[in-house]
Amino acid sequence: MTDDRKKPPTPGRWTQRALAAGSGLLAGFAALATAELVSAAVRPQSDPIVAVGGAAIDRTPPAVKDWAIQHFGTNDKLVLQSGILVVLALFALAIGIVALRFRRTGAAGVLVFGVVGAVAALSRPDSEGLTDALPSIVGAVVGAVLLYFLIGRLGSPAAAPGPATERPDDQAEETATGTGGGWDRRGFVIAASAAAAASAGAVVIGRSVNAASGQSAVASRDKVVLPRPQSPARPVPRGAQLRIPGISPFTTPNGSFYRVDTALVVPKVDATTWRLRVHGMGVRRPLDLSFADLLGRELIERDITLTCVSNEVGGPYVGNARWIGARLADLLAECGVKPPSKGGPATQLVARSVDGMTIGSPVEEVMDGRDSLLAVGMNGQPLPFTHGFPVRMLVPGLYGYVSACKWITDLELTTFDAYDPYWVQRGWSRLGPIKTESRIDTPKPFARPKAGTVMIAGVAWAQHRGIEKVEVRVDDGPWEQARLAAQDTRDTWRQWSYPWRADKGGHTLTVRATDGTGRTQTQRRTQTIPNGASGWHSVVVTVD
Ligand SMILES: Nc1nc2c(c(=O)[nH]1)N[C@H]1C(S)=C(S)[C@@H](COP(=O)(O)O)O[C@H]1N2
Ligand SMILES: [Mo]
Repeated sequence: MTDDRKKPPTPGRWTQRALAAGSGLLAGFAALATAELVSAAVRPQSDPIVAVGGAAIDRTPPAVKDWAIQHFGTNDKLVLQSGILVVLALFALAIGIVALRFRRTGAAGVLVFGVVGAVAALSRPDSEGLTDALPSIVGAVVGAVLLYFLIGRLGSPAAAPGPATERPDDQAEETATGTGGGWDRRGFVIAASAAAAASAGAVVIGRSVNAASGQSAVASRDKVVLPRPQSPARPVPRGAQLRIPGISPFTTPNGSFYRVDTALVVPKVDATTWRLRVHGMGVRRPLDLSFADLLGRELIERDITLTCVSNEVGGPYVGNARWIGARLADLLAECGVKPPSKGGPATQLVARSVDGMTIGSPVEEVMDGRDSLLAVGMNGQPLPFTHGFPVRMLVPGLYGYVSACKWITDLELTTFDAYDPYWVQRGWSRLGPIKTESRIDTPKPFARPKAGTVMIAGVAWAQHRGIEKVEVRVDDGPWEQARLAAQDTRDTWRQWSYPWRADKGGHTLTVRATDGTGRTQTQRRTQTIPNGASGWHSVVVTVD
């Protein structure tokens, strides 16, 4: 480096490029930080990373989404957002280098990203209009101006400005950019440091404002006292929970209950301002209900096993909880709704959540006498935010994507012909009855148990039909009947076990279940799309 008192000449070509790339990165950071701050004022969902991530989720082909869920599990959202950040960082570096030669083009490049963020935000199903574009636009303008300014401090490009060739000479060109002559090192350092500090500040402020905005929701949840249900669940029969190490607990604790949704920001809904509207076809008395209204209704408590249509054979997206809620069928009947079999015009009940998700259920099944719920409690607690606080829907026997709308705020009666909800638009079936399935929980795949008696055990489910029989097969041997744990209800899964006299060597263990209608789980392997995976679960072990 040269004398500080004189204006230094333009730095070497590589130094200059590195500084330009760094300027790009800084401009990107400033843009995102500004956007985060503005989004705190608008709403967290309008943040460009959240919007672009959400738009990507909306457009991901089901096969890729499935793959992501299989490989990253509940981390899929984190992986997606990190991926977006890495791509943005690479572009920001490139834009900085471009800006060194073409200052306006570089700055315009930053604006293009703002437009992408804005379009993504406006395209989300929960978009609340033009204000959702603000964070991306304001952020991009700040980033573009900053980049234009910083690049101006660097002086003209160190290499000769020929369009095709580069001269390998590191000598400074004395042509003026911005300040005239060489580079304005002092101005650059001051501007860059100030921008970095301001951006970091914006992130801190944005985050804390966002956290505070969820506080009223958190406070409203803390205040919820779940009423005693008029119709409590029967105690879980003592024999329903086997004492076998490694088996899934009969009741899944809230903290380990699987979570599947498209929300990059978990909606924090304030129960005191929450409303549920019931309207549409055949609704003679539309309803607009508060949380207090809902708690004031007759509440029932039921054990219901929920399953995701994206659950692979042997997969983890199934859980059983004790739910408290209002009977959905009664509520609909009070509004004048009749199921199709009683002459009602509506075939589909479309639930809409605060985040714009739409989930369509068959009115016939919802009202056929099963315990369809507007649930407010899960295992004795108000619903966790991740599981739909303050209210979610549940219909025993139907996969979550056609029944279990979380953060529900609207119920519309319509027909299957008139409207396709979110997942149906993406290639999944309109109807999603849960398929009969069984899973080996223990031994785990590739376990090395000792020869002798090895307990094979797991769960089987066929919600609303119940489980009648479970059989286990070792290698190509005969099907042997497993011992069934006591059944809680036909809406819950059922544990089973089989003491196996294991001899040394490699073995394949397979399970299959038969439901309450006498039908045995099919061997035919299908993928999860369009209406749930089928096939038998097998585990390979080596007995030592
Ligand atoms: N608002 C909203 N509700 C939703 C979803 C969603 O993405 N958004 N996913 C559904 C799916 S696919 C399933 S399997 C269940 C999962 O509920 P859980 O996360 O409480 O286990 O929620 C359903 N309800
Ligand atoms: Mo699901």
